[in-house]
Amino acid sequence: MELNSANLYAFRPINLPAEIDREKAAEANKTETPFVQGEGDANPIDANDVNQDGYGSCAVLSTIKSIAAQNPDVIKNMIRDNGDGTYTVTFKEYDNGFLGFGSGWDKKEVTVSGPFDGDAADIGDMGKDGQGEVWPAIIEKAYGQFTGDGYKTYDDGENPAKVQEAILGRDSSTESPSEYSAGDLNEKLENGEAVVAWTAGDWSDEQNKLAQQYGAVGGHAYRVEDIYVDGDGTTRIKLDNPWGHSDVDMPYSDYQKLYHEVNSTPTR
Ligand SMILES: [Ca+2]
Ligand SMILES: [Ca+2]
Ligand SMILES: [Ca+2]
Repeated sequence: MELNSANLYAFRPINLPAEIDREKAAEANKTETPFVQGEGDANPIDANDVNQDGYGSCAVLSTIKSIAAQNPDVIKNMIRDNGDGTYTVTFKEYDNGFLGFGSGWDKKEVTVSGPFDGDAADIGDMGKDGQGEVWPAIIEKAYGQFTGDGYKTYDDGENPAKVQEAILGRDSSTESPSEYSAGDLNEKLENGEAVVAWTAGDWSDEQNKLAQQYGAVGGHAYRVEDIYVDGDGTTRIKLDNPWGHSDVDMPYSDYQKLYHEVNSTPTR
């Protein structure tokens, strides 16, 4: 299967969050701040801060959700608040060098400014003074700028493997879920890797049935949150939806039939 056929992934979310989120976001965007320690946050940068809105940015948002869960310092260190409403975000780009000399991951900085309203990722938490937390929206906008296409980057989606490399500055791994065991995938999670699995846009009848049964969406990227064994001894997988709702929890064997690709990269 062709890895980079853009039409396979990252549809726009079809279940937009409730209207109240938009109002809250518009209000909060008047005074924004990158990070807020919200209720239930293990760290000011928590996977639960990510709420995708109208852009087809699921590849970016699932990736940063996963990094937030595994090593939030990566996110903290990549965003510099310039104090004037602008933020400088550092990505990594591979430089092939010349005849093998000088090759490696170079830093590439981009600067963005708010307000991050409209289709941008919604705010995470609200600060004490009503400041809206915007780190997901900052990275979403900055990644678009990094690719050179701005928010248009998200019209056809992105490959999570590419996003992981641009943020983490390391080679990502790509596996086919049907051929990759729960044990191996679990080991990646336990080793602190960012792990994102995504569905293709076109499904067989069997896949359509599975998707309906578990509430999974086509052309969408999810953070792999957990692999566990339930009370009946069934190995299951939890897939965290970047929409901020509609997560998926299914037997690993059904995930292997439904998901198209899984991308992972060490975060430390
Ligand atoms: Ca937070
Ligand atoms: Ca939060
Ligand atoms: Ca929004």
